[in-house]
Amino acid sequence: MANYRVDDIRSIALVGHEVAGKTSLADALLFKAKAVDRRGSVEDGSSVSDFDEEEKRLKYSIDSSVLHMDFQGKRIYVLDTPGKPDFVGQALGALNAVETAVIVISAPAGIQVNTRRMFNEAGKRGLARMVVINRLDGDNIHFNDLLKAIRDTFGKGCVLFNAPVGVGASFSGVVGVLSPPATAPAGCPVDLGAARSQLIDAIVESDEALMEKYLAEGEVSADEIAAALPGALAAGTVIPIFCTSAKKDKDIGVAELLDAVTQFAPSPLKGPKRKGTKGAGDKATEVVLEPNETSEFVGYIFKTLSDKFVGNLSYFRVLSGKLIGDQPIFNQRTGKSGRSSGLLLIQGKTQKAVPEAIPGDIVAVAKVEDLHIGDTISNHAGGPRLPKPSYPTPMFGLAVEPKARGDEQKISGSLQKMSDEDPTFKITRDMQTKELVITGMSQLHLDAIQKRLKSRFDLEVVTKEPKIPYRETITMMGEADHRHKKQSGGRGQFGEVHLRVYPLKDLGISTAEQLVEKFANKSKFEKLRNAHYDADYNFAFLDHIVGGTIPTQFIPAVEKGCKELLERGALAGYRIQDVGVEVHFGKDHPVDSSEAAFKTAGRMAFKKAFLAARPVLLEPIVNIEVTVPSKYTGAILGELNTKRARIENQDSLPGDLAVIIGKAPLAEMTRYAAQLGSITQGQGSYTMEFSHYDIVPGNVQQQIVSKAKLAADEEE
Ligand SMILES: Nc1nc2c(ncn2[C@@H]2O[C@H](COP(=O)(O)OP(=O)(O)OP(=O)(O)O)[C@@H](O)[C@H]2O)c(=O)[nH]1
Ligand SMILES: [Mg+2]
Repeated sequence: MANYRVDDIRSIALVGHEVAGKTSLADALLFKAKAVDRRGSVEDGSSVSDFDEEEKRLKYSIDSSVLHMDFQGKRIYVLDTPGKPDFVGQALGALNAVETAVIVISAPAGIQVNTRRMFNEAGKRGLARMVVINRLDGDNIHFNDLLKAIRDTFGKGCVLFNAPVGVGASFSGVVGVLSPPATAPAGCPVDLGAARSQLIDAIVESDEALMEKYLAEGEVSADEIAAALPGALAAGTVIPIFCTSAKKDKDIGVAELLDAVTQFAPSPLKGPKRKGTKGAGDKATEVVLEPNETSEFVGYIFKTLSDKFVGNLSYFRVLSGKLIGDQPIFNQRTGKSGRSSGLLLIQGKTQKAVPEAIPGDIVAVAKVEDLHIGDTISNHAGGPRLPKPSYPTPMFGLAVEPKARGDEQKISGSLQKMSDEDPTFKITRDMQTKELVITGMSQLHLDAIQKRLKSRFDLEVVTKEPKIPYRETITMMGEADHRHKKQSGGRGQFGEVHLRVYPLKDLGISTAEQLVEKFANKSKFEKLRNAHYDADYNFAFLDHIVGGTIPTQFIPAVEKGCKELLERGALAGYRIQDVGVEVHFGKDHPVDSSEAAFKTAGRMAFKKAFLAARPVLLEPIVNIEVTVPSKYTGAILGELNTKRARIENQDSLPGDLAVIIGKAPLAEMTRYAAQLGSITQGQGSYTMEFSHYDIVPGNVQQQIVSKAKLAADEEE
């Protein structure tokens, strides 16, 4: 039996921009809480958190890692996450498993791209938030400017909880704001009295009774404040700021941070309640998952890892009820049940068996098949299911082929395993070129994947130039027909299809409901017999045959033929979307007609009609956010102009930084990391995330189409 209760559990995710010191803080907290005997460190590869060979070699985090410590009767889970935007998938997964996000900021570098992003992602999930200003022993720190920047950027709820004594080389300690000493210690850059009022104002604001007392008596006690803090954090009205240095042998402010997490971070009882759905369709009901041990067991898979030694590891957070080690694990997505070899408590790369898990616990099971990130598990069928988590759409694609002959099978299997672990990494087969394509957040992301393929599966691939996932669609109605007729010894082939195509997007259709309401109905197509909708392609197939000109048994074949073209493309070999097909006439032959004949006729007629409907290529447009020292703004804007980018906003940030926000075609951004690095001597950072598809300009389209040179579409 666990020697702690649900209310004793704290779970925090260390998030923020790269090199802010998250992993170092994690190692420092473990050591401070005596969860480890030795203080791990990124520099010498002894970090408990960055335990992967690649992480040790590169000295930065690639995966999120799960750590735990017991301190002052509390069980604290710490999820350390990568700060590089390339590995954002891991950070988002960790945020789905905790109550509190600790946003770590490097004092010299200030607020960076991923600082803002993670702060917002935590806010979206209703998590409590804490801010840690780390690296206060660094150079060029303008503490009060940074403090102002944090409050300007993240709101007045951000209030100092402790202040530094000295900054830079003279950073020697922290002083509490709640009960400050009568005189501020030398070298403290903050007006502690003013900071204390800001803190109290923010706290009483979240607690009516306390507000009344404060207004009436002008004062509240430190105990009353301490009692109100967890609620204020959980409500998001107070975001305490802590000061630290996680430089090994310094570890200043780490003990104070550990104390604050222990005392004030909300437990699962105070954190955001997760909601699930029970039943399906119109019988579906929403269920709030109560974090108490007596409810039915519900767990949420937030991370998976295929470990060399223990095989599949599935990490989950218990949301309600209790799980005993040998109980069956039922997956609500697959409807299948599995049995694990017991529950595992994780400490970086090591696992320890534990008998049970209660709400708030973050544990893992090994070797339970087919557990994916986002799955809801319970003890039995019919339990609540949590919504699928959302992840950014990976956009950066490379065609790959095995370096060594005969590795094809092994490669796609291993890549699939890695895709299961990382929702921002996908593998697909290009219908046109038949190539295997891996898609991730960036070149760096795919480099890390390839290194893993080698280190974990001893497989190597050769990559080709980035593949931009263009799309094809039409901009007006078109119609065509095709007769497929073949006479070759014995039974011939005959099928004739007449159809029209419609630009669904221009008709305002992108859902099944809109399709029926605005298009696939009898007022539009009087003799409409049937309509099928495929959301993946926003594609509609309407059977508007009158008088059986195409025998009903061949209609599915016509539809199949049309759908084949969706993947093959007609203009340049890219996926087709936003098109409606109306089959309205045809001819058959009593002997020679067959499904195969009508499939071909359908595909060819669709292709002809598509090419007659002023087809266009669509290109993926990405949101970009570029943060650079202000002196490079002009150069960055100039560079982006050559990339058909549209600048939406430009802002100056404290620390003499500028942020440029806009949209740009992905095709122009595939090598941006290197270009930004050379313009800003490595001082710039950026994120790029899929925004929408837009029509490719004519001249660019021509180049792509001529380069594609589609192989002639043979009639089978
Ligand atoms: N001087 C100083 N160095 C620090 C401090 N915190 C971390 N470092 C060093 O900064 C480097 C990066 O630290 P990490 O802990 O790996 O940073 P991170 O935030 O985990 O970085 P990512 O994993 O890439 O997101 C390491 O060399 C650390 O030793 C600090 O407070 N002061
Ligand atoms: Mg790290």
